[in-house]
Amino acid sequence: MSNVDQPFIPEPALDRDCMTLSRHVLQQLHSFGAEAQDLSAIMNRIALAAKLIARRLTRAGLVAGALGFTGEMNVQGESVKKMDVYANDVFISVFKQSGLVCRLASEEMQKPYYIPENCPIGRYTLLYDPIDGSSNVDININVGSIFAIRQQEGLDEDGTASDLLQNNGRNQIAAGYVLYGPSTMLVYSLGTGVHAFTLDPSLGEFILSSENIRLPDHGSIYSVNEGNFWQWEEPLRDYIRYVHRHEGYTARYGGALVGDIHRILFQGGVFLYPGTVKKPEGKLRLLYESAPLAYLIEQAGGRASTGTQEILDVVPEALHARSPLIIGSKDDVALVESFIQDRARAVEERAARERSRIPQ
Ligand code: FDP
Repeated sequence: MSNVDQPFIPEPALDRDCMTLSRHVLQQLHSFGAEAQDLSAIMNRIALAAKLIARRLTRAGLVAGALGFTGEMNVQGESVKKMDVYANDVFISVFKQSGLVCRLASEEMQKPYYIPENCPIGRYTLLYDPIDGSSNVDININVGSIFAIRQQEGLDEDGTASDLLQNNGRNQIAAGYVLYGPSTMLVYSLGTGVHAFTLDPSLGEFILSSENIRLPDHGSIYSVNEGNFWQWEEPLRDYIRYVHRHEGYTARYGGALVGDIHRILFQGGVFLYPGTVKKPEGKLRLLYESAPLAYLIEQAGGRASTGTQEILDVVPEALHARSPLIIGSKDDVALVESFIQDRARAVEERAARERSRIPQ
């Protein structure tokens, strides 16, 4: 028999090395159609942005002007880091002349950025947090980027992005994050499970490293900035008192959402960024942080809640709206919610007793 007649059976290691992100997207969608090709190309551009940002972060201590603050404030009133600006521009640059994405919105820009030449064919919007956990940048600890892809509805001719304010997080087509840690990892979902890729620097490619990641229903980790304890509402303090008094819990908090969520995705547990008495809406941005991560964690079998509502059901009131976030293993999220429900019930019962004492 000649070589031509023999079936080609690749070495398993070779086959694994060839499972790149763009190939994986097509495999997930079981299609080579136009939409599948578009999504594959979008993911490829996000991967390029991730590689550019990773390259800058790796050498940041050696590059003049890479670290520190710009001296400006962003739309949220937070001090902007030079790396935030660089990473924000990277995402815009990789999508220029792509024909893929008409509109990009990020927490670093007051209004969406439009790429008019893409709009006749690029039906998608990219929502992203270019550098999540920026306070870690200057001290060389892990940071991340978060992204979500949505179908653009209408032409958005007045530039108000009103379609984004009429839909909840279930409208996302894909979401994921990049973790810039000891290795650079890209984790994403297209609504068909959660998959992790590791950047192989020798190839310059993200290669599949874990497929169909599932979150355990319970984990020992609770991840929250306990420095805010006295600023929280009482139910959150009840929960923290509970974990302090019970065996089997361990605290982990890295100060960058992506790193903390990555740990929970692989090991289970719960991450919390609740509202405070002064800021009940909390700190994290719904469109760029909470909703994309909620999509991912739900796809892995977990849950994400504001405490009283599923994150994916929340419709933002503004482009930069914030939401409290309780996210992770199903049972752990439910436990936190149970403290919120208990306090609400107690308040309701007290009010009913007061009402019954007042003579009619
Ligand atoms: P940062 O402000 O450093 O960008 O997105 C906001 C975020 O980081 C998250 O990544 C992180 O989990 C959280 O804020 C940290 O906030 P605290 O310092 O208030 O804990």
